[in-house]
Formats: sequence, structure tokens, C-alpha cells
Amino acid sequence: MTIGSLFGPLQALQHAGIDLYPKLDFLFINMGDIQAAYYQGLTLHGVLNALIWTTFFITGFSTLVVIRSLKRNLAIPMLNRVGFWMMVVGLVVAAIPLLGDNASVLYTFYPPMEADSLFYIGLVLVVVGSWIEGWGFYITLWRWRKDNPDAKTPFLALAVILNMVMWQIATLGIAAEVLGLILPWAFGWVGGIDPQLSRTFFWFTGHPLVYFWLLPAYASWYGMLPKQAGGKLFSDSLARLAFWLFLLLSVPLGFHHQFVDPGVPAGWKYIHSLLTFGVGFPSLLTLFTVVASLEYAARQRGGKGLFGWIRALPWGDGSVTAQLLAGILFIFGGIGGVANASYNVNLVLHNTTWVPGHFHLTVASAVTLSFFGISYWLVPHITGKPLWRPKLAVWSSWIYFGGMLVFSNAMHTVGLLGAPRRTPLGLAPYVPAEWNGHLFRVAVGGTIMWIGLMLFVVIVAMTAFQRTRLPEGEHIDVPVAESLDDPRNAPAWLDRWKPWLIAAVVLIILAYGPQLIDQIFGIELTSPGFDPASPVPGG
Ligand code: HAS
Ligand code: CU
Repeated sequence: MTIGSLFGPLQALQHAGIDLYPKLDFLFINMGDIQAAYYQGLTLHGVLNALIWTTFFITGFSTLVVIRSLKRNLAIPMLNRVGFWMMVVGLVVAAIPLLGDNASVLYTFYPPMEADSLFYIGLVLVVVGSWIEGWGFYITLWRWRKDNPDAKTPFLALAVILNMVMWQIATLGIAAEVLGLILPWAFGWVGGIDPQLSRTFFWFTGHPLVYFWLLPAYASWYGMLPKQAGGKLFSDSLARLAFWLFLLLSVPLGFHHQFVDPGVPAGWKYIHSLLTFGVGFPSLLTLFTVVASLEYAARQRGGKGLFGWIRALPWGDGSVTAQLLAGILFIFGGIGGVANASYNVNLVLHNTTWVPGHFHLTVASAVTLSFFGISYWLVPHITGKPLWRPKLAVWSSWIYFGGMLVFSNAMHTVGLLGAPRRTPLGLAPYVPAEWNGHLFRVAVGGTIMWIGLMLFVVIVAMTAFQRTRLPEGEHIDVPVAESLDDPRNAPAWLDRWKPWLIAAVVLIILAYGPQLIDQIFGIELTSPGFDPASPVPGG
């Protein structure tokens, strides 16, 4: 994440015409070609931050949550170790072409842009490694179930394991894309590729991917944050219901990323649009339940008034503050998401800077800022050392939050004015004067975010590497919130996998089956690849 984020301010400043790429050309292979450097940087930014930072944090955090929540060790620790090291090897393998400018295909790697085959092989290893870690969780849960046949699965364990199950269903899409279409083509066994079918497979995974990132943050908001704030989870049953709804609804709606794809009939886009509004519902449940839990905590701490209780939350705690600010930013990210999902509105904002504006409020705020907050207790918990400069930890989140407000607002606005995403706007001759103020705010906000982020990195590193240890007998524990309602009274259908899994698979078959059959039988392996670093078709 530290390396990936270095490119953030470079891109943001570039938009405002302050081009640092030429000054840093010793870092890039394509020296002197700013456009190539921009795309190499943007790919590193997306792959390292959105794919690598998230997946590594999530698998590590989930491992701790499973152990702590089920109160037992992993059933087969070796299995999880194999999964982890496979992810590490995958990262190294993918990094070789990324750093060598042989994989500047952006984090969505849409064919017919073609990367060095090592890039795809590396990503496959990361995904399969995360699967193996998930298998380790399932076996642990299964052993726990044998020892506790009548107990309800503790909420936190259920939440992170359910996320893994959802992820394994979801990643069947990129498995089909990479193994079935891309690798045979990248190895030169077939002469061309079908971009439309590739995109359909990609977004089968690409949308649920965003909930794979989000749900661990939700697990913390429901199951840990209330305890950190001095209260309880408002409703264990509502929390479980939200997670089951994510298992049911996360996958069958990927066409909302393909509203402008000519190969997908409008009727299917409409169905996926409706289902997208459906998956917004468990997030609205989350908004209600998490805020109710926080209000309960604040009133326990003496908070008063309709909104005055908000001040009584423990804002001096860096871990809590990060997660509260993450939640506030996510309210705006969610509103933007619902705008994206509206078929006709999407035609205005698709492929504009509005979209990166949206996903910085979601994956870079709701998720990443929450992970910062979690790290502020997690690293002391693991190392037995106190958090370094706790006040600075509070500041780091506020700085990141402030930068994000400016940055995301500007990105959304200039997107509505028509500024394209994934474009080195500083080089574009067509930028009208009315974009300039917004592009300047993009640069200012992006730079401030980076300062907040680097503070986080320094605080975590100093916490881990300092000499000071926690006083004898003191220990930072994993926060686990009790719930106001007794989980034992939760309805039995909120602890059964079978009906939810069957319903999820049926819904996927209904929403994707006919289109997949159509597109697979109509496959046309006609597009030759092109290397974005030297964009000559077939080159
Ligand atoms: Fe999205 C594009 C629709 C959520 C990420 N999205 C993207 C892309 C990314 C992304 C990365 O329909 C770009 C992909 C690319 O490169 O092309 N998105 C949605 C919808 C939701 C949504 C309907 N997105 C996310 C999340 C992401 C994410 C979560 C990452 C983690 N998105 C779209 C669509 C597109 C899209 C289209 C395609 C656009 C295009 O044209 O390319 C919903 O799930 C959002 C529901 C959320 C809410 C908010 C609930 C609020 C809560 C806050 C609680 C507050 C607290 C604070 C705790 C309804 C839960 C309390 C504090 C106190 C002080 C009291
Ligand atoms: Cu989506």
C-alpha cells in the first residue's frame, strides 16, 4: 500500500498540470514517455492498493477473527500458511512485469490490452492462495460445529467466513476469464480474444469483489466498534441478516459495470440494475444498526440530545475515530453508488472521473480508513507494544478524511462536467477552463490524503519497531462487542448455510445463466492483443 499510494499524488498533481513524472523518470522504464509512465503508475496504484493491500489485510484479519471468535486455533495451520505464501509468491510474480512496464493494463486488465503472462499467473496465485486460506477457515468452523452442535455460530466468525464463501463463488468469473480466455491467448496458443465475454466474466467477479473488501470493515463496525465505543451491538439478528443478504445478492449484478457494452441486451442490464438497488438494502440496514449501536454507546457515556450524543463518542481514540470517519464518508459513497446503478444516470457518469470519485469514498475510505482504525489496535495486540503517538493517530484519520472530502467532491463534480477517468488530463489539449478549479482541488485533496496515509504508515511502523513494550500484565485484546438482544434467541434460519447458499446459486443462474450461454456460444476469438506500452495492434 505504501508503494501503491506513492502514485496517488502524482496522478492528482498531474491532473492540475503539475507533472512530476519527468522528474521521476529514473523510476520508470519508459523514460521520457510521460503517458506510458502515467499508465504504469496508475496500474501499480490500482493493483497494489485495490487488489493486494485489501486481499492481504482481509485474509490476515479474518484469520485472527476466526481464531478469536471461535476461541480455538486453526484446524490445520499448515493449510493457511500454504495459502499465505502462495499469495506472497503471486505478488512477487505479478510485480516483475508490473515494475518492468510489461503489464500496464490497469487493475481491470481489459483485453485486448495484453500484459506479460506472468502478471496473470501472479494474480491467479494470489486468488488461489486466498481460497486456500478460506478452506482453512471452513475446516476450523466445521470442527467447532462438531464440538458445539447446538450453539449459534458467533457473529464475527460467521461474518468473515461468509465473506470467504461469497468470494469463492464470485471468483469463478475471473477464474474462467484468466484460465479459459486470457492465458491461452497470452501464451500464444490462440490468435485472439473475445473482449465482450472477457468483460462479462471479469465483472462477474469485479462487482462482488467490492463487497469482499467491504464486509470485513462491516464485521468490525458491527462486532467490534460498539465495544470500542463503550456500548453493545444494537441487534445481533439484524447484523446476521445483513450478511446473509450479501451472500445472496453480491454476485448477480455485474452488468451495472457494463451498461454501455453493446453485446449485453438492455433487458439484462435492467434486471441487474434492479438487483443492484436490492444489494443497497443490507447497507441501509447496516447504516441503521451501526448508528443505533453507536448512539447506545454514546448515551451510556452520558451523551444527550437528538444529535448531541455524537460528541460523547470516544473521538480521542484513533481506532474509533478512523472507523467513524470511514462510515461518514461511506454515506456519500453509497449515495453515489445508487446514482451509478441508475441505468440512465450511468450514461452521464460512466468512464468519467466521477467513478474514481465514487470508489475512493468506498474502497479507499469505508474500507481502507477502517483498516487503518483496526490496525491501531491490531498492531499493539500482535506485538505487545503500545500504539506510538496515539494523538497523532487521531490526526492521521482527520487529515485523510479532510483530503478525501476535497478530492472526492472535486472528482465527482468534474466528472459530471465530462472529464474522462484514466486520462493524464495534464497532457490533454481539450481541458476547458471550467474544469481547472476542480482539477486543482483534485491535486490539493489528493496530496493531503497522501500525508494522512503516510502518517498511518509511520505510526504503524514505529509501533511495531519501537523498543517500548506494554507494561507487565497489560495486553491489548481483540474488541468483541456483546449484543443487546440475546443471540440465542435469533431465529434458526439466520444460522443455516444451506437455504442461503441454494438461493444465492439459483439467483446467479437466473441473472447470469442465459447471458453466459449466449455469449459463450457466440464467442469470437478475433481481437489480437496490443501492448499498451507500444500500442501497435498485434505488436
Ligand atoms: Fe460501487 C463502480 C454501484 C458500493 C467500489 N464501485 C465502482 C468501482 C469501484 C467500486 C472500485 O451501479 C469502479 C470499478 C471500475 O474500475 O470500473 N457501488 C454501487 C452501489 C453500491 C456500491 C449501488 N462500490 C461500492 C463499494 C465499493 C465500491 C462498497 C468498494 C468497497 N459502483 C456501482 C456502479 C458502478 C460502481 C453501478 C459502475 C460505475 C461505472 O459506470 O463504471 C452500494 O453497495 C452502496 C450502498 C451503501 C450505502 C451507504 C450506507 C452507509 C453506511 C454508513 C454507516 C455510517 C457510520 C458512521 C458507521 C447505502 C453503512 C456513523 C458515524 C457517526 C459519527 C454517528
Ligand atoms: Cu459494482
